[in-house]
Amino acid sequence: MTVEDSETILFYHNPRSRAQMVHWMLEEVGAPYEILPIEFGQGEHKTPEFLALNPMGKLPTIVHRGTVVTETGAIIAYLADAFREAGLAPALDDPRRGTWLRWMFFAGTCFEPALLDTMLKRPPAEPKTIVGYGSYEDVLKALETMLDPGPYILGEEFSAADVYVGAEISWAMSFGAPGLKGNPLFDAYVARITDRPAYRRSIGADAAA
Ligand SMILES: N[C@@H](CCC(=O)N[C@@H](CS)C(=O)NCC(=O)O)C(=O)O
Repeated sequence: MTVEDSETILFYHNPRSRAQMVHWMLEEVGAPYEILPIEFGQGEHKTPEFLALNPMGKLPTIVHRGTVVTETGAIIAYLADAFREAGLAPALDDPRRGTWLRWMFFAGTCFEPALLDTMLKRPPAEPKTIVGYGSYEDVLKALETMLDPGPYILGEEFSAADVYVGAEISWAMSFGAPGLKGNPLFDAYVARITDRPAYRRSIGADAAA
């Protein structure tokens, strides 16, 4: 696989993966993209060609204008900045940029590790002072403050942070992660963001694929 210098985003995709979060974001920004399906069962993500793009052999992976971007949060932030006209990223000199970055990073560095440790029933990580996420309960409390006052992370304005953090919360709910489904705050938030046409299109496109 060569790294194509193209305006069309090459999107390596499998709908049963975090790539679905990127699919939603691609629909939000209205960017031109081409889906390149990757079958995990066939090991298509571990070929030398794919590993040359993403040495982790993982999805999601995109190529845009000759640059490879991996890591779900980074791809979503990249798309928000590359397609600014979609209005999903505060400007560089907007103080809300700090809030936006804060929760984007929180999702990848605190929420995901806490979630996976909890779901994989790993013993509580110790010591809490060194473990970046503290505890799963601390993370959930922080996510509650993130949505105060809401209805979105930036208040009245939906942004790419809602795509990433919201998709992570929704993903965690689908695995039955404790403390999320059944909490009226998180239930209403996920219902709100997944009611968006772009989200529904991404799901529909997956169903048809
Ligand atoms: N840190 C990566 C994690 C990517 C990841 O673990 N992707 C999974 C699918 S959700 C994958 O490609 N697994 C296939 C494998 O590792 O063989 C991100 O945030 O995008």
